[in-house]
Amino acid sequence: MSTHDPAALLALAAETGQEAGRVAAEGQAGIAVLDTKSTPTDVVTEMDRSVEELIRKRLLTARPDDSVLGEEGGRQAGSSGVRWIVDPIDGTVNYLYGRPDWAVSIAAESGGEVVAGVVCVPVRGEVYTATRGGGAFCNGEPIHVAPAVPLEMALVDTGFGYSSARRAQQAEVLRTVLPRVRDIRRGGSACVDLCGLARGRANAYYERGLNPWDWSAAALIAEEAGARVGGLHGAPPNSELIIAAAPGLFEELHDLLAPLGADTDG
Ligand code: LIP
Repeated sequence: MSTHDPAALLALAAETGQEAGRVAAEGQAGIAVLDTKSTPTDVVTEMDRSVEELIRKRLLTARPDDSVLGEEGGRQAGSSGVRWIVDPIDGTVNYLYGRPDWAVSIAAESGGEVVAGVVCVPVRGEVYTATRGGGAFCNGEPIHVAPAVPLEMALVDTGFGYSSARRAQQAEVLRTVLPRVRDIRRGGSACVDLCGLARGRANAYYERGLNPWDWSAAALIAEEAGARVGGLHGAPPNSELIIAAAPGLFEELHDLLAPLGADTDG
């Protein structure tokens, strides 16, 4: 199958993501740390690696000429112009602790633009899907962001990095943000946070230090649900900072974060 048709890419991603989610959910009980990455708290489990291997196998068996970028397996070149961006378990610490908020994320990029995305939250029985221009769905039902509210009435999701230096700066930013908004939530999975925003479970989300696999599928889902998703000063979402909210609130939160160095490590 060499088509770039977003609907076909979405169907393959959804089938693969749900199978991967079932395997990961079955393996969650009693899971242990296999290794660490950037810091001792940045953990990887056997399931992170084996679930990504399953996803790569399913995708490349169906589409052998595609390329892949995955959190655990890195880059695999291809020639089709379609690239899969994969996070086998986003929210690994939640997964390790037996908590429900973790997700399997698969995005399909065609010609450098994400055109289809799937986020599976197995413990909650939620499968989020979107194609560019086709709307956003949870379990097949259309979803939409909550209407914009003033910043002071906004419930804001955020997250923190693994390094103590970055966390210190993120705490400094939060010290200014917290009294300016309704409240903060820290869920532990960028995918789950962005999909929650897409269905009105929060009004805004921001975080520094994410990788493309953390947000590529969920950012499309949030955009198709009506959110504006981006970085600072018109940039696309990136590892320096990602902000997502309904238009109007996005700009308010952006203008609060920009002078705080929210896109720096202090
Ligand atoms: C997680 C992100 C989350 C962030 C965590 C962690 P991981 O990704 O989804 O938003 O706050 O620190 O980076 O490491 O579980 O794949």
